[in-house]
Amino acid sequence: MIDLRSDTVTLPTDDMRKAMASAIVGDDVYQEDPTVIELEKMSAEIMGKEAGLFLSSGTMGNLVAILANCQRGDEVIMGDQSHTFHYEVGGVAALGGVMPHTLPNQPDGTILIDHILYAIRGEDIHEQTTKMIVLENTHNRCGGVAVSKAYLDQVGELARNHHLSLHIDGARIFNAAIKLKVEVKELVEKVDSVTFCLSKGLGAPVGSVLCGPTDFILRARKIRKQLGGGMRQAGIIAAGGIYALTHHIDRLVDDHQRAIELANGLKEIPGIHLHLKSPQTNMVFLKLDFQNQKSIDQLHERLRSNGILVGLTGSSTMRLVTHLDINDNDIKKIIHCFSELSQEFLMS
Ligand code: TLP
Repeated sequence: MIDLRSDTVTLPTDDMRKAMASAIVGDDVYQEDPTVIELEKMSAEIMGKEAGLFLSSGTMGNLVAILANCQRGDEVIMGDQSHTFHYEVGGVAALGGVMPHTLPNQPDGTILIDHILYAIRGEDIHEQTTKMIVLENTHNRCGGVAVSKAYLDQVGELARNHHLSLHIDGARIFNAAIKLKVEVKELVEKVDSVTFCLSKGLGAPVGSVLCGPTDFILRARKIRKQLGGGMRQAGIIAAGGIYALTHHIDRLVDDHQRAIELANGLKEIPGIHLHLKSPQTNMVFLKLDFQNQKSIDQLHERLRSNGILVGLTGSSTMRLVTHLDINDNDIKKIIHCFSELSQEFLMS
């Protein structure tokens, strides 16, 4: 199968598996797993933050970051297209009693500064307290767009001036840094905390790391335990993360290049339009004009029977994500298959 549903589907390489199999481990709840400690230290260094915390997923990283900053009834400003709002099962509300205050995401993944300023609540006795701002980089639902350092710096400054914490859902922060041609630690210089995922384009099987100030990570560690996320001999999986950070960051540029080639090929096919200014990084969003009586579900099924899996994002839109397990030949096959099926499914 050529699986374009997400970069989460990547499989560990043979060398990564070897590194995992030979990892030295201990009990990480006692903070005695040398491999986890090494991953957390390495991650913090890469992000230019004081400390790191290894977690099972990006969702848990964002949740723990928010719970470490907020009390029940507090408010978090986030984009209305953010992953934290759409795809994290309402965890902050369900488990923390925290209110998301959503503001419109612009097509470039940002939130207007004026909107943020207007949303920050004052001392009025009727109002809940604003504690935090969460931004996303790259921004998934805005097309995998990389949000600039200038913007992150500006919001970081604003957050500081209002005694708020700025957290970045950086599930794909390395894709952003590569696209923007900036060191990742520069990109997140003015933010308080960042979660990044090892199990997306970086190709590790499990895990994310939350980085930030030491006292914040101390609180986050306790909350992770409270959520049942304390892991024991987690060095086995942390070793996959160390391998990924050592070997798989620079190659993300290949995924971006393949996304360009894929988009260039597909846009020539009648009935296919590039959507959300694709490709921004490793995601190609398509908008399709279907012939009468034909539906995206039927096309989806036919692609599947031809060995191609895609992600559906609406009744006429789909997302194709390039990653470690997609090669140049796959790109040719995908374009060829779409071209063949277009005559049957799409308007010419
Ligand atoms: N995103 C997944 C799905 O959940 C939609 C994907 O296939 O793109 N932040 C962002 C920006 C993400 O895209 C994701 C995963 C997460 C957080 C959550 O990471 P995990 O899956 O590790 O909980």
